[in-house]
Amino acid sequence: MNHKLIKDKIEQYQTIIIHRHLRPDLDALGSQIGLYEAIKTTYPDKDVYIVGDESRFDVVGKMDIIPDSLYKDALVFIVDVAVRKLISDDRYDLAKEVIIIDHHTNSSDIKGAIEYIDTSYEAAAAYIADILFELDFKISPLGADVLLSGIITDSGRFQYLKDGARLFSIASKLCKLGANPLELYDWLYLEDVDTRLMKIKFQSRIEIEDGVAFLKNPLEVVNEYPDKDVFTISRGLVNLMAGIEGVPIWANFTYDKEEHVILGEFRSRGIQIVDIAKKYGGGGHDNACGAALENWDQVELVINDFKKLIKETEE
Ligand SMILES: [Mn+2]
Repeated sequence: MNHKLIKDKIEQYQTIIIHRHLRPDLDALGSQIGLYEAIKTTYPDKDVYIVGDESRFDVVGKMDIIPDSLYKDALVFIVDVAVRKLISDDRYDLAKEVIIIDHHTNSSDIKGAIEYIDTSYEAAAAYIADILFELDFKISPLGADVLLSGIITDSGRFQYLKDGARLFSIASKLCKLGANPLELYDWLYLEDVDTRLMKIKFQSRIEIEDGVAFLKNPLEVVNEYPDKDVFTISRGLVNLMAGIEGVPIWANFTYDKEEHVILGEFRSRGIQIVDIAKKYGGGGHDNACGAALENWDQVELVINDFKKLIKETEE
């Protein structure tokens, strides 16, 4: 893909606004803030903004509050996401031009956008870092640090490698630029006593049927943990079921009080499951994906699809 156009466009615009997905993880924020840092460090006179919903990671960088009028002559980047319903702040439609940089398998539904979607990258932050190196951008130590955070978290701390040689090489370059993952690792591996006790409780409720491990967390269960958000319970606990012999697929189903849906988080080892997530309106990666389900009957359908898939794979 011709990445040079990205630099040409950046040079062409005075105002640049960077969007990412709703309820951001560290890859979304690392991609967004990393790109911001690179543009600002390379072109200090440009007006660059980051926008989106607040998150529990806001220590990394505060989002900018900007008026609609700024979009009129602006170039917008959308990172770590390509589909409308998942993008935080829908004002990208007001921009003069939109460039998408993503690594998810969903193709974009934004008409007229310039798309850079490369699913061979483990993290959007890795793709962006690679582009920035290729185009000789300067990257600040903070920029390098947040990009590496995105890489570490989206790759499952360097577990889910698609091109290990490339990913470690990108990480090496970011470390040379001042990224220091020690602080991130200390934080990632730290949890409070309540969380540890909660995990023990959930672990004792794991069900296993025909090679599929699952947890069902209805409203009653969620209400037992008023200070934990739905993602701490769903995405945060799905891998309690990882690493069980004879269980290649595991799923965590959690009632979301705000959206009135059941959040399904799906993971697998050696079997591609993203097509099942897509079948139920979700998406993500081959072995780590999810979908918002309407009711508990749908949850049973998903579990049955997983069982069927395991059976078919064995045949
Ligand atoms: Mn990502």
